Amino acid sequence: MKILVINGPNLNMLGIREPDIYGKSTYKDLIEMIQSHADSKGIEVEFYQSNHEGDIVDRIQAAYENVDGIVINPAAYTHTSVAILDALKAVQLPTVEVHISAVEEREPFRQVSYVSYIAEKTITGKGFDGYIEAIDFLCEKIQKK
Ligand code: CA2
Repeated sequence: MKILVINGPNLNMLGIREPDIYGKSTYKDLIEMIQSHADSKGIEVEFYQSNHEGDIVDRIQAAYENVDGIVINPAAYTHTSVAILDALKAVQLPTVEVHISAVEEREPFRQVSYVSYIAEKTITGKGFDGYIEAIDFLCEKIQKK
């Protein structure tokens, strides 16, 4: 089983600013945490981070028939990107949307998510643990297929 973990714009800056919202751990810490969880479950994970909407669309398209599921934190594109939503619809892979912060408790513009129209589950406000929950959810779902 292979799961693709996509992180959107500015998430490569984790741990550098806004620790009160996103915590003190870095993007590298996040990848290591997910990798070690995936190893313990015997599943393969691929990581992709980009600050560019079209590149994220390209990566989602490249996942078609190559991965079993997608975990995505589209970051700011969550609230604006019909293109990312359409790419996820096109590839028809089980998808979980993750947000480190509790977006529903923040500014009104963060309470709109285009990706949630396609996501089978949306996890918010659990910090990095949200990604682990997303992997576990996808694993269970894919194994039941
Ligand atoms: O809570 C989340 O995971 C978000 O997807 C993070 C996005 C934000 O635009 C969404 O509304 C919610 C922002 C990620 C930016 O991360 C930073 C990291 C360090 C310093 C500044 C921003």
